[in-house]
Amino acid sequence: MPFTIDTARNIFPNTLSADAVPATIARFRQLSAEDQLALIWFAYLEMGQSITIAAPGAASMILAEATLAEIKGLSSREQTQVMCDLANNADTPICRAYATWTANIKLGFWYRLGEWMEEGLVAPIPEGYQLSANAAAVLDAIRGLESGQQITVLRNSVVDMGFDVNKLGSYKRVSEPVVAPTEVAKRSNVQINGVSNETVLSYMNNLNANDFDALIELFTPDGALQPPFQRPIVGRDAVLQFFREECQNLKLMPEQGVTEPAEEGYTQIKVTGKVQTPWFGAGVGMNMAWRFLLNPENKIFFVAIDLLASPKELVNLAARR
Ligand code: 45D
Repeated sequence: MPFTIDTARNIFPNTLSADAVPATIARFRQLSAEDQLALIWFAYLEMGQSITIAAPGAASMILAEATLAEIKGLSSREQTQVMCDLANNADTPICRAYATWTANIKLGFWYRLGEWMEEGLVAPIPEGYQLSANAAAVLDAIRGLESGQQITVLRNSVVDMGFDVNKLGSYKRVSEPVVAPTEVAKRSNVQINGVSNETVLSYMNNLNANDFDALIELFTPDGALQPPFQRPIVGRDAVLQFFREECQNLKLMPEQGVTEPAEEGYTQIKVTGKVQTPWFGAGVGMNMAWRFLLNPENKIFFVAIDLLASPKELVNLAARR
């Protein structure tokens, strides 16, 4: 086999991803819990002026409902403590429950808490709260990002909260029910300038149709998918679980790409374009790249999905440094 997952990660090495996102998150994680909560609150309010967030689906709310009800019943001081515990990754029953939720449930939970904070049902960020100098600098850094990077910072900060899943031992993951795939007659077909490879086109079309069973068939048994800023997810079972838990109702809008032969009959294909999340719909188009490595049977051995550093990267289709 000419490629390993590790060597595959280096295809199209001059792809510039949005390093500002992990850099900003790392600075954010250094702040006190109070500063973290206030900073997200301010960032969220500011972003809300230009982009609208969709209300979460009923399912994700139901799954967080018991915890939300518990928090609503606490005193204001206890509510603040719960939120600080989440930011501090503390070991509490609520932080343990939170750790078992998929990203969308965590986001739905905070969406509701934010509403309740606004309505005065949950302890708000104190009037006139002064961010530390470091926190103010991080908020400024977030202001300077493009909207796709801003929502990624926000999402990642929420995903990182709660007790560390790796310390949970055995647990049952709480995820939303899987939606039915779009009827075949109602599916859209993408067109990609410079790419006619059937596997790549089917990847986009199946993901857009929430047809995860057809989608996973495109991968080799040991195939891998690397989401933005994450390690590769390896093997069909793990990738399928990821699709079901994290990838419903995405809208992939690939625009252009390049197809290149690689070693021993493999093919490497880079595609760039926009992706929309159901949370923000057409309000936020993220600049993305997909870097595919296909085996000689035209199955996906590896695909990396990158959030790009800037719109300029959409036209960077060079295969080599
Ligand atoms: O702490 O091809 C308060 C893959 C203050 C799959 C708050 C993909 C206190 C394969 C405001 C209340 C998935 C990889 C908090 C493609 C406080 C594939 C609340 C890519 C926390 C293309 C904050 C998909 C709130 C991508 C409510 C790139 C924040 C998807 C809410 C990207 C933030 C999706 C939300 C993104 C952020 C979604 C809802 C970045 C959502 C972001």
